[in-house]
Amino acid sequence: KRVQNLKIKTEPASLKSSVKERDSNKRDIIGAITERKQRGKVAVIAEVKPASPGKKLRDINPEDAAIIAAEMERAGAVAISVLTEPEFFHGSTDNLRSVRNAISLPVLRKDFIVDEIQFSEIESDLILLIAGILGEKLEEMVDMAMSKGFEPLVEVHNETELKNALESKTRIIGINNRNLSNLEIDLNTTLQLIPLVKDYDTKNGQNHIIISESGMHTIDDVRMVVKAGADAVLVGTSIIKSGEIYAKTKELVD
Ligand code: IGP
Repeated sequence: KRVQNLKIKTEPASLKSSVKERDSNKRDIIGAITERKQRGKVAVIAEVKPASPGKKLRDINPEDAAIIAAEMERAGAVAISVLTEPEFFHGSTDNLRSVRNAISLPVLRKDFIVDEIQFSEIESDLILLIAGILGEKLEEMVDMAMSKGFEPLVEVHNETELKNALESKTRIIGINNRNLSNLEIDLNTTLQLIPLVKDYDTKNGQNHIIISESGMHTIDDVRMVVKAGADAVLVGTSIIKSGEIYAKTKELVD
């Protein structure tokens, strides 16, 4: 026993701490995004999305959700996002559970998380935290999510929210092209906010992962935000609506 203890002590400090911090039950999205980029692919997070407010896309029960997610995985998606909000997006935690059991990609829980109580409800690898909703509570929620082993994805839509996100410990920033108050889409949101993240990272020796979210339909849309510096894209509607889950996902990945 003593010898073993000694052995542990001789490990380099950095390795030791990273091993200790990583929860082996959780799937690593940052590693997966890096790997896709190295292979010259687009890191596409594909979303299992039954509806958006006022617009039904497709009925998705847990069995459908598993089949859809498996197609997305087979087509090369880097991660799967699952809506769990029932009222406006017709999502469910059953869908999330079913998806995570069916595939081996990291899974993002897409919901309006406002309280830490919601962390314990269900297994996911990443959790969405919306800066515009959490306001001052954001930093604390990021810490809390991390301490429970979740990778937070902090979503922002403007400069103020971005500043707030950068002050937190999050490693991943999602730039939502959709304004959540009027649902309007503008891909320029991504183009305008990315340089601010890059500037911050250069000054502070950090390297945030940037995900452009919402409103992308074509390869050209995706290429534009990737060229602007997005590390990954999050696409729901256009994949679900196409009816060709595999083909549409693959088109965006390649
Ligand atoms: C997907 P789209 O336009 O491809 O369906 O968008 C995703 O970005 C969107 O569903 C979303 C979302 C959210 C949903 C982004 N942020 C917050 C619910 C809550």
